[in-house]
Amino acid sequence: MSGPLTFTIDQTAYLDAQGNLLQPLPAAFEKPNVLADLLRQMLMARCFDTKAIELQRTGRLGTYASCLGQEAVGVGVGWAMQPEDVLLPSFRDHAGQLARGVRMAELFAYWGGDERGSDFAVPREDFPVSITVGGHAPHAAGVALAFKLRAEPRVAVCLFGDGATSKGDFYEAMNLAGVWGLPVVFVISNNQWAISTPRAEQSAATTLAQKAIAAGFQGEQVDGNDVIAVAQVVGEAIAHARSGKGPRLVECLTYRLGDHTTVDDASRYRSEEEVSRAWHEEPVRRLRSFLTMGGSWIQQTEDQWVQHCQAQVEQAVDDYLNLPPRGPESLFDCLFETLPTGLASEQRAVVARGSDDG
Ligand SMILES: Cc1ncc(C[n+]2csc(CCOP(=O)(O)OP(=O)(O)O)c2C)c(N)n1
Ligand SMILES: [Mg+2]
Repeated sequence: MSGPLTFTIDQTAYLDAQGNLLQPLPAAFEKPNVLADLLRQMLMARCFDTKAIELQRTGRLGTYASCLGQEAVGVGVGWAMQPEDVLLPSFRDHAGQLARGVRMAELFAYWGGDERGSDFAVPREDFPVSITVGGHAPHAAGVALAFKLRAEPRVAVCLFGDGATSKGDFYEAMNLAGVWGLPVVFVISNNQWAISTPRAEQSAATTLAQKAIAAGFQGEQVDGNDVIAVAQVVGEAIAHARSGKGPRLVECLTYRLGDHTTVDDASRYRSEEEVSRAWHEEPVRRLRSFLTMGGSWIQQTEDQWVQHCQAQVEQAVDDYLNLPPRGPESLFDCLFETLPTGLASEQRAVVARGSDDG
């Protein structure tokens, strides 16, 4: 025994809620247009999100989980990853998927119940959305193990919520990642709620980041409403993993401004004051303020960009709504490489019934 063990959990932020700089910017963010581009991506994700809710409310999309308020996490993670890395997203990670190059029409198709929406043109090897809370964390460890065995300098990045960190899947994946030194970065979008369960009732741990310590690697916290902090710290974690030094865990502190999903009513379990306080912390506002104070962003720039986003989103809606429908036999697709005999005969029966009806 070497005496009591102690640990620290670093916290990183560059911008406060008003958009004031808290410490010098890392060099990568001093380059022209990098920050404006991050703001543009967050605004695009917000336009997508608003339209998705409109589509659901008008019966043209299935149940949908809004990413309102959490855009900085996905956009920061997308910025930090290389194209050849692999993202394993949860159901609220549209901003991250868009930042990776997934098309909006594909996301609409997925949320409209069409598995073709998970067959991304780009990025081909990113995983489909995990609806199962934390169920994709072991898959992330598996992807990272494959990279390691093949000696490929690639990193798996797994995104999930605060609630997922209570799951056995999470602990098992963290344990394997630690003991095998896998090139994987786990990113928690701690939005303070798991449906109606608040963070304080989720875990007695002071931070969720410290759960990495038990698995033998570093965990840290970032202000998840500060896209610069997310991009920088996740970028460092990815570089660490890519260079063979093993996994990292990054806890992004953010807030779910919307309902859990379109079938939830969050006003039943949280106060208006809490939500309006959170609106002062949200990620778009602070980066906009910072860039406006620096003179590189004006209202007109934003209005023009939002118009562009809306046009892109409308085009994606058209593409989604005009997707040719699939026959009922497609229900059997996408689960098995080769259908088990029982299901194969059921599929033949569905096809036969379809041609009888026709
Ligand atoms: C294994 C499993 N259990 C329960 C659910 C139902 N469920 C969907 S989302 C959710 C809460 C998830 O909370 P969190 O991980 O914090 O993610 P957030 O929804 O806040 O983004 C639950 C319990 C599920 N999808 N999967
Ligand atoms: Mg949550």
